[in-house]
Amino acid sequence: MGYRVVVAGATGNVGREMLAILAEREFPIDELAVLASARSTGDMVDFGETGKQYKIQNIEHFDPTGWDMALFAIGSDATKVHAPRFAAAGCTVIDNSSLYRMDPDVPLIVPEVNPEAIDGYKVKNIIANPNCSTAQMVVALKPLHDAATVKRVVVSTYQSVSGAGKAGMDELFEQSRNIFVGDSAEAKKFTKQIAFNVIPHIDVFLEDGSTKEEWKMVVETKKILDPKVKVVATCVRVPVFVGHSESVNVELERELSAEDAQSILREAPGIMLVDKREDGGYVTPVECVGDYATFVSRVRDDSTVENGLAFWCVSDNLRKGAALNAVQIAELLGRRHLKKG
Ligand code: 11C
Repeated sequence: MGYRVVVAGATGNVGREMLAILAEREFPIDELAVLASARSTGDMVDFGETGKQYKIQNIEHFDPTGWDMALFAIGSDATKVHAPRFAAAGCTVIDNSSLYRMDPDVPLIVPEVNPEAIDGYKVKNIIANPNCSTAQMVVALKPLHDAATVKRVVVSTYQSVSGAGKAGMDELFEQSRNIFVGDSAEAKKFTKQIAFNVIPHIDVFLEDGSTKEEWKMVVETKKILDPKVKVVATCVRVPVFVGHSESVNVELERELSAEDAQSILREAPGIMLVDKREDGGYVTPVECVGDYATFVSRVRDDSTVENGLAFWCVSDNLRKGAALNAVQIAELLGRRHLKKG
């Protein structure tokens, strides 16, 4: 016996990955509804590589009564309208937008890091999925935190254009082609040319000079991992289609050698350590696409602080950073609260 599952936002980058991952992981589904806005109603979407297709229904007219869970990838504005409606009807919402992440009555979950926090979901019947750049970082930090307590993190990100949706991917493709043929590289989605360039700006600016993407990394890490951890982030958009990379420097409470950190990371859930200290002995974003893991490479001592470590981590931002984490939350919800059969 399985679940009655809704995927909302099924036409977007993340919604499509949610469908693919539900199929790949053989999530127990008795009935599946795929929803989107009126614009896409009636279109067909693939259920991963199963060969099955589903007709998109208009979320505005969908009655969630009797459905077990809904995976939302519809952005904050639509989530504000529909998440309370679904939750009140008894359909647990697993939301990929930023709307509820910092709500104290909504658990923000990365299953490898804080699975027990899901038990608080009943207050609003909503569970939040973190920002992609936070998710992969906390997966890598968790085993180090358990071993030697992370005090402070300095992270610089190298974020792919798929984080900005299909429009971001189209802009990188168009600009790259236009530059090759000598046409103008007009910026529309991004604030500056992204092809053959990097942009130190993701999401809106805040009063203190940081950006909202950087702020999310700070506050979400505290909520998921430990409120005592200090984080400073610089988030940068790079001309990569899929896969976010991060350069992370960590200051620990207790000494942990790079070799011990490697051993711990090698065994940790959700992590694939690829760290050969030779040409090509590390992972780059093009190699992580379609994978579930958070790849960690370049683990080394940072001798500029006491008990310092530095590492590189890479993950598919549409998977661990979004759709995979949402499906893992659905699996966790099933195991802990909505047992079937
Ligand atoms: C990006 N991290 O790469 C963003 C996308 O809060 O869920 C996801 C934004 C979010 O642009």
